[in-house]
Amino acid sequence: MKTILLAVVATLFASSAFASGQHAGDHDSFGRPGRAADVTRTIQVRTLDTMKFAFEPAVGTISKGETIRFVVSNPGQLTHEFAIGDAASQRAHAEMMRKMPGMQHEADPTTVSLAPGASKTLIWKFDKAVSGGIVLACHIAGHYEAGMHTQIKLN
Ligand SMILES: [Cu+2]
Repeated sequence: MKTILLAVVATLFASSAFASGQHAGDHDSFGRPGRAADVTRTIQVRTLDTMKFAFEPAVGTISKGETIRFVVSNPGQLTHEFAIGDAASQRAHAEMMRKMPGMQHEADPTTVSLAPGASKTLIWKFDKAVSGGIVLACHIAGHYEAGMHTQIKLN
């Protein structure tokens, strides 16, 4: 009986760890979804099939407390994502995507997915100091590894 109970607990623990791997709950370590009324600057982002992001204007350094509106568009032929995180969460996300390449992110406030030609807006409040900075990344399978991530200083 005890063994069965332990197995159930282990299964529950594994599935909750798995759920957090779907990155809905963990983003308060690097901020939270922002409100349009609080936006301090707007940055145009293009997701490029060369596995790069193009920022206009450049992001530079983010000041703690800033709320940034990212207007993200995909002018290419491939689907891309734009995901906000810190180095640890983005590494975990990339690892997750290797295991589940078809994973969807529509319910995740840190991420927008863009089909070719799509444009989406993501507003984020950077209200936490993050040692190691913010990492912006694409998590379509293989893109992170191909270099589609960039690190931004947050002071
Ligand atoms: Cu991509």
